[in-house]
Amino acid sequence: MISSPRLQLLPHLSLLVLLSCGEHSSSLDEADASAVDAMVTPDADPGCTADIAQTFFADQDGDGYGSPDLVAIDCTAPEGFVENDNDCDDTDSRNNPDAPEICDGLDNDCDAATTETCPDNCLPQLTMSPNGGTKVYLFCNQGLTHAAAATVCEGESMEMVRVDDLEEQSYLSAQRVIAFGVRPETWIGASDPIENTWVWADGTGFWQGRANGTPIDDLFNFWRAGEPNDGGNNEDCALMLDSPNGRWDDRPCGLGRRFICERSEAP
Ligand SMILES: [Ca+2]
Ligand SMILES: [Ca+2]
Ligand SMILES: [Ca+2]
Ligand SMILES: [Ca+2]
Repeated sequence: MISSPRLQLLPHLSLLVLLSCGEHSSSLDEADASAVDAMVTPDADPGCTADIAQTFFADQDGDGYGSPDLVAIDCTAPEGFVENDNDCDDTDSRNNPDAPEICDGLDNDCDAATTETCPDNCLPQLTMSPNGGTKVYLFCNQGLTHAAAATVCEGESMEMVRVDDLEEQSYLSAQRVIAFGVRPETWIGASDPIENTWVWADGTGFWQGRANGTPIDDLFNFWRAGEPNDGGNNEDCALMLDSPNGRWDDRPCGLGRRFICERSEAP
């Protein structure tokens, strides 16, 4: 029943109890709060007794706020545990009681009563990411230059969207119809501030050259045939075309286009 001398799982309480200063009770089937307390026995470690042991809460995202879902009973906080259980999202350090409420459809400040305000005509869309976390996109239904669009994203602690694979590309292209009502040309976070070296908003290079260029580090690209071509020698920003698959084209950065922001995934 006890798989480790330090870790015990109480399924019916959904608690992971970490013990460091006592012998363990042999039966956990009937465990309740008093039984948990009784597991800290005074005989093994005279320095830590049930009288003085207290409950600590796991802080798995390291933001200083703990989750009531995972507790430890000890006399000092074990590594990764804190005294409070005030974190409403212990998978993401950007959501905690000190965090500002931002436009993402999530409760960032752990106060359900706070309403979030979004930039004009911007709609947050939440998706589940493969690692089990959440991913937030902001579909902004207003035509801005690439630079102005980036500023809107950064104002929401986001970046202009980085497209990492065909699945994400397909989702974003299709979601435009739902968010915008139409499928317009849509800025993404790709640009070549140094001609012919295409980078995402986070600085990651993904494409070298023009239409006959090559991917950098095997990263995903979705250029339309013949693109990028730096047409007119001034096409330094990329957008999804208004076609169903949303292939990419480089265009002058000063055009006003709708755009998508992204909040990177929680680790
Ligand atoms: Ca936390
Ligand atoms: Ca958190
Ligand atoms: Ca929010
Ligand atoms: Ca072009």
